Amino acid sequence: MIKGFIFDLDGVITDTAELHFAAWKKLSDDMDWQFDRDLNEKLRGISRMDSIKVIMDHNNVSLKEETIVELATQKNDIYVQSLDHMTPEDYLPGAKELLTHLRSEGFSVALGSASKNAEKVLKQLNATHYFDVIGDGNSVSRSKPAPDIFLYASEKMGLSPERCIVFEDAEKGIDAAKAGNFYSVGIGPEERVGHADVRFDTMKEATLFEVKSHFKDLF
Ligand code: G16
Ligand code: MG
Repeated sequence: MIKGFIFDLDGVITDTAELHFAAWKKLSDDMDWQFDRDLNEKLRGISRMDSIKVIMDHNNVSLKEETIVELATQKNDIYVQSLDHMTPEDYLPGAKELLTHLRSEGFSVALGSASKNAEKVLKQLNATHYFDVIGDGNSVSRSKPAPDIFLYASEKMGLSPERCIVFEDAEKGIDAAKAGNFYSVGIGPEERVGHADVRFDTMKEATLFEVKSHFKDLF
């Protein structure tokens, strides 16, 4: 029986991808690195340090670890500043409704995000109260596609992975859910999250009614 839900943050609860894009773009322009939306797409759901390495590889750049950390920190400062403008209006359509419904039906709810800024994002959205457990980029060291963040979240909820559904918008996020033996819901196009157990184009379609009807035997 399903007792718990684990949500990714960016691309599921809210769209921080646009703010990440603007911050990476600013850093890349300053560094004279090529960076565009196609490359940004490759950063979906992966950690900050993995992201800067993808951008550097793309530009055939190699730097000392210390310098890489410094540049990633610069990008983060730009990103964190931009979060100040985020408000409780900035949920992806359908996300708030689903969270409210899950709470009213008594399910356990956790966050499973790669972001080290997840708490700030939840605060800006006024969403912290929806979550029993917050798993973020500070909770575990191995990032997605390793299942660690979801295992952390389920363990803290006191549930085994077979009793939880993970919501993810990233290819590597679905890989992580599968590696941990979780049921998965993919949010986005077939070519990105078609390997999830169930897929919806957007969170708007992902109502509790729809989720229950797709995983009939598990409720
Ligand atoms: C999010 C974004 C990623 C970002 C990561 C780390 O992951 O999708 O693009 O690189 O967080 O963010 P930060 O630099 O704030 O630690 P998720 O797991 O919430 O989709
Ligand atoms: Mg995501």
